[in-house]
Amino acid sequence: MKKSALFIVDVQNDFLPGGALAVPSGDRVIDPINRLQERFEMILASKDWHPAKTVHFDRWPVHCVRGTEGARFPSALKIDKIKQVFLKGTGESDDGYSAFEATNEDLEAYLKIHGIERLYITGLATDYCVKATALDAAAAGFETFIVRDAVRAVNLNPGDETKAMEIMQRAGVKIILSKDLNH
Ligand code: VGL
Repeated sequence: MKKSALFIVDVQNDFLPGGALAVPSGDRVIDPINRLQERFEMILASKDWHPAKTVHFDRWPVHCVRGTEGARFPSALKIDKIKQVFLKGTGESDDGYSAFEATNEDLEAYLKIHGIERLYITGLATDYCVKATALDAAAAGFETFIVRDAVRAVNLNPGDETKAMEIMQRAGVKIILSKDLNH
């Protein structure tokens, strides 16, 4: 049996409806993620953890400034089983889309030390941080899955979500539904 981890990308208040950079229906990922957590021992998460001033905010509204309410996990998300949170976008000149760019902990090293070979990725947003994290995971040699009912896209341009899914699939990432997950 390959050892698996559930990875929760950026499920933070600012990415939910009403937040500073709301992902449409972003809150809909919470229930499936909570349910999936019952089926994993190794549960990891990332957070956007920006300084108040960063080049990232030239491109995006101010969001997920470290230490603020917008950067917190929503209260509906189950967090007691999360073993490690990877903080990214922490510099003034980096976007930090991928959880593999985390600066508090090296995600690739962490996964290798814990013998994880297979990564099930959930969270926000499909066309940015989920995509960047999945592409880095596949490139680093992890068997990588996107749990389709547990991710949502920003879709700044219509079709961004479809495009992101295609790019990930071309890179070897597999797209599955929670109900078909059998790790
Ligand atoms: C994200 C846009 C800007 C994400 C972060 O978490 O997907 N998207 N910053």
